[in-house]
Amino acid sequence: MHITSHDVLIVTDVQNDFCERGALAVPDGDSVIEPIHKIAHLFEHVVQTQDWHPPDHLSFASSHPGKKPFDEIELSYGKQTLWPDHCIQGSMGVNFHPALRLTRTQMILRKGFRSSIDSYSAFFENDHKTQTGLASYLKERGLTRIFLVGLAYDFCVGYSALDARRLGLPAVIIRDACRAIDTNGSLEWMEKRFAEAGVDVVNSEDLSN
Ligand code: VGL
Ligand code: ZN
Repeated sequence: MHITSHDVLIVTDVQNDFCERGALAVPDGDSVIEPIHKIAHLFEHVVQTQDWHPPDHLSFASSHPGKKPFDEIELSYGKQTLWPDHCIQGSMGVNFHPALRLTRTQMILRKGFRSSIDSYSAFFENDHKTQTGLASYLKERGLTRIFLVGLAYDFCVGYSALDARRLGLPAVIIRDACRAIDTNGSLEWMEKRFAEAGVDVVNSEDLSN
């Protein structure tokens, strides 16, 4: 697969809280850093996303007395998995992993900053209506195909890919540069949606200039 100047690499949520010893550590999460470094140089354009929650965020189990992390509840906009407190604005956990070295990042997109709505996707919040601004940004910049890496494969990476398809953009996930949370059947569910939506899943060795 040839990477061109109309492609963009979206490096999703490679933050301390999703890595080893983090508040919502994704199994083997740190391992995405090495493959990301290997492929980043193929891309002229890189965007990073950053999960960025206020301390009273509705996605935290701590905001729902009697509930525990990884429980699922029904909210006004649909099903919501509850998480341990993570990626709190101004904390250490919200920062990008210190080993991540990306010189080509052109924009950092923060998401999940409204207390009452979660935002997995880089394009839409979890009501699937509220836009983050990324779609317009990519359009203005002439970036027409997205490649996704990072954390977590079955949440933020996955929903971003599905939303890209909904917007008519080709979406390619680089599987070996992602790790999954895999809770309540999330991994299997997401891979079914990828097949339906036409999300491409490749490995980093399939890419070149
Ligand atoms: C994520 C759960 C909660 C992710 C973010 O980055 O995949 N997952 N917040
Ligand atoms: Zn989050």
